Amino acid sequence: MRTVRNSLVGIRVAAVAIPLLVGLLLAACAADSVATPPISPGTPGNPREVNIITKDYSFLPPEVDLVPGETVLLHVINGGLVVHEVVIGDMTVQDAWEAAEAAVANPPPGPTPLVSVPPAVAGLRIVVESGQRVDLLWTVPVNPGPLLIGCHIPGHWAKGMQAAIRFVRPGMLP
Ligand SMILES: [Cu+2]
Repeated sequence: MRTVRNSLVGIRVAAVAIPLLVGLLLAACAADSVATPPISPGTPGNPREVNIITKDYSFLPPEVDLVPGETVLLHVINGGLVVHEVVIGDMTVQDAWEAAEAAVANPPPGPTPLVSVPPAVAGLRIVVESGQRVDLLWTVPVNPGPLLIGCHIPGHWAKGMQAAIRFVRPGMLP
């Protein structure tokens, strides 16, 4: 009897969940069809706001659109439960932070060890605690090479905390 009752409850839950799911999908499609304004590049006096959300263990969005030479106000928001970082740089920069942070993983009790890499390969690094938001004004290089976003808190890069930067022309849709 108990089994029958449980399975009936299961059916009722499914019946409620499916219309809800369809509703959510329709809402997602509707949101897609709404015109998004094209990117107008930020300037030092009027920076374009760009949100990067860190999660356990990924970045949102997984691809960030930037216009070479524009000034952006980065809002890095940690929506995860553990500390994360946003390191912006090429693969040399990502490798440098990965090695530097791995070297001080699992430190003995005491003050948190300082991590650094040579200034020439430092890139841009923003560390955010869980629930914290850090804002940073940044001017994108005019002739950037390929840039990536990564988190090198030990183990996070391997868990997939990598995002791409796509360089776009002014006026392109984000
Ligand atoms: Cu992380």
